[in-house]
Amino acid sequence: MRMSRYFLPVLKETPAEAQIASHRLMLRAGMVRQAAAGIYSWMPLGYRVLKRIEDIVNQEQIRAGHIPLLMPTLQSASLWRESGRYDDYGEEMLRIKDRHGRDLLYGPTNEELITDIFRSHVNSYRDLPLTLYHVQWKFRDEIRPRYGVMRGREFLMKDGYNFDVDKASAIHSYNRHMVSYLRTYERMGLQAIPMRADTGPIGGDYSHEFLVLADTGESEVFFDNSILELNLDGREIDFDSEASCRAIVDEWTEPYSRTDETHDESLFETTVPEVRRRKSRAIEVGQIFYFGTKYSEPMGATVADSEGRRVPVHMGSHGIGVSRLVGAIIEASHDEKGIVWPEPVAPFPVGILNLSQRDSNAEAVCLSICRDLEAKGLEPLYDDREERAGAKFATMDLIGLPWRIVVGSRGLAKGAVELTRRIDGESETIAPEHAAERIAEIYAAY
Ligand code: P5A
Repeated sequence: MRMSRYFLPVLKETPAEAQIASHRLMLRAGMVRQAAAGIYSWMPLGYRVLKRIEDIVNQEQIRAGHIPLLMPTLQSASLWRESGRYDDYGEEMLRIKDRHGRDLLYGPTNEELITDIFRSHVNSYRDLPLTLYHVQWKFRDEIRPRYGVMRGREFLMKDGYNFDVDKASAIHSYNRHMVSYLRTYERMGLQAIPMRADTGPIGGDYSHEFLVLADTGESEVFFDNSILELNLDGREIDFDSEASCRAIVDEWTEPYSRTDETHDESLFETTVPEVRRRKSRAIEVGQIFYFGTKYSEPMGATVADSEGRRVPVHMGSHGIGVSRLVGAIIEASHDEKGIVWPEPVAPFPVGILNLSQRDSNAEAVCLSICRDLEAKGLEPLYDDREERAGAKFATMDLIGLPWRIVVGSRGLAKGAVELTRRIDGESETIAPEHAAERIAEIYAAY
């Protein structure tokens, strides 16, 4: 993509309304634009990152055996009256009346709608277990939307719902989600720690939140430092195996880690040696719940068990804050010059910077690197603007592409271009005809 033809509305000034780095950088890099309080348009660069994150989420859901579908954003109030949540949910729910005076709402979550789909089509324990999910916009009329996409009113969530014949099977679904979430966040270059959490309006009594440590996070968390040493590191996982999922869950839930709502100071002090006790701020990027028959019972979602008896299904729901993740990744990965995208979520894998725009040879080399990259399925962002070198470097640093290739007349005279890594500024000189291959090699690792 040629930058001269792209739509990248970067801001020169730091926007006054943005209080945290990710919000500031998203506005400055032209990734989002506020449409109303807590509601954002996703500009092309931001939209690319959102899609990258969504792709990883989808791939990992499918790997775990979960089935994608798409439910609407608007829901009928009648289903929520069946579960009793229409009145319980309170002012965070955006209630709408259609022209016939019927009550609708903009879904803040989908437990009722999915339970209705399930009860209409599934009858037997033989069709279980089943986990359906979608990635869809939600609306919660947050009293204080803030920090940009971190606490929006409209936000993108992956929400999945498991249906199981009994509690044991539903706990496996819960564990499978925990493992699959660990993989998902790790692939994005994030360390998200599962922590025992409160269940709030979703209900049930067993839940974990996934938290990314950050000083600007809205949650307060307490944990055993040793949990930071854990990682999956590309481990093979059999998601159908209860034992192997449970073993991973045990590994992550053995060290103390809780949000402030479930924190028990005396347990913390008696079970964790002082040197390992940590208290921190953190960003909640996901949450999983087991709530048994909370929705299936009042809504009559039953199946015939192996003896022909009708039993309410055991359920859980599992959410990932897809749009919030864009901000959370930036909070975890930026410097004074701008964003530093981890490769797997970068909007473009590499930027090409032409320092000799008027030199037709330099232009030809840049275009040839672009073509080579595109042939390998890697779309670069080519800064072909008539701009000073300083401005080109500043824009590249701000938008945070993990790699940049600098092309200029002087280097070309020696048959070389410069490849630089954004995170630490480390550079190597390579022949232009090898540039695409080198980038492909780097990305093959992700
Ligand atoms: C689980 C899926 C649920 O809603 N029902 C369906 C359950 N869980 S949750 O914890 O309330 O939300 C899941 C994740 O969504 C993100 N999130 C938000 N992101 C941006 N702005 C918001 N206002 C917002 N509220 C929730 C969080 O990452 C949360 O973990």
